[in-house]
Amino acid sequence: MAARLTAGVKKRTPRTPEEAIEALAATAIPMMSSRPRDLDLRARPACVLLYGVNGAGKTTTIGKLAHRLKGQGHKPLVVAADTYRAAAIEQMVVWAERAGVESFAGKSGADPASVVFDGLQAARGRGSDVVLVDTAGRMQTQRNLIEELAKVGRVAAKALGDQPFESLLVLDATAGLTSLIQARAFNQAIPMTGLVVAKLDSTAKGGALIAIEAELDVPVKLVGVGEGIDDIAPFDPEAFLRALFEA
Ligand SMILES: Nc1nc2c(ncn2[C@@H]2O[C@H](COP(=O)(O)OP(=O)(O)O)[C@@H](O)[C@H]2O)c(=O)[nH]1
Ligand SMILES: [Mg+2]
Repeated sequence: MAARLTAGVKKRTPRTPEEAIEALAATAIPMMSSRPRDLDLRARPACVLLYGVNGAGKTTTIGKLAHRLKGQGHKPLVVAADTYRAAAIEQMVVWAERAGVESFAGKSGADPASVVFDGLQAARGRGSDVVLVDTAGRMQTQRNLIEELAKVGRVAAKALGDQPFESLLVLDATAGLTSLIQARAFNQAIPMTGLVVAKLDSTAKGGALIAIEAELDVPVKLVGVGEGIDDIAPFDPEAFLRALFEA
């Protein structure tokens, strides 16, 4: 995909920065628009696992997503597997209450993979059709924590009988190209099915997303556009690119 992007720009032989931007827009819009971006929620229960660095917007995104899915007729169960801090579990449970959905809280200090396993079992017992898993923030450089996340992914896959599930890296739109470095590292640790970009309501335009999608071939599926419960939307590549190139 990166090669196609480069080739598309070169073919238009831009001579000025303005022409280069135009060429990039003309190449990127059809490329990004044709990509499937819906969450795959066909499994029962379906599962959406969110991870990323601290403060990226994971817990908030899960709260909003739970609310959105409930509005679409789903019966979500939120699993609070950020077991490092009791306050993090509490924050996720409060969001679930706000969203009007059930939650399953791991014990503080528990192994997150076992919490996910138990949460998926609980979903079956409670008749929940989609499980949203919140995890502790981790940097791509923290080997133990990255390995722990990989284990969460393996356990989830096994508990789901190897049905596909959503494995989403949450990026902070204000992080710039650091996001590319994060995405590369997380993508090596865990099979990634998509990206969530939070804080797209900030002044940041998230230009790094083009590079990340192109290089890793992983689609942005959702965006966060504020701190409120309704401030989540499917990613609209055309609107995103137009806003980016209009600057
Ligand atoms: N403006 C804005 N703020 C957000 C968005 N998503 C999350 N936040 C804020 O970012 C901060 C960290 O969010 P949180 O969900 O706790 O991050 P986590 O550590 O990844 O779970 C909180 O103050 C959120 O209100 C968003 O889409 N827009
Ligand atoms: Mg959190």
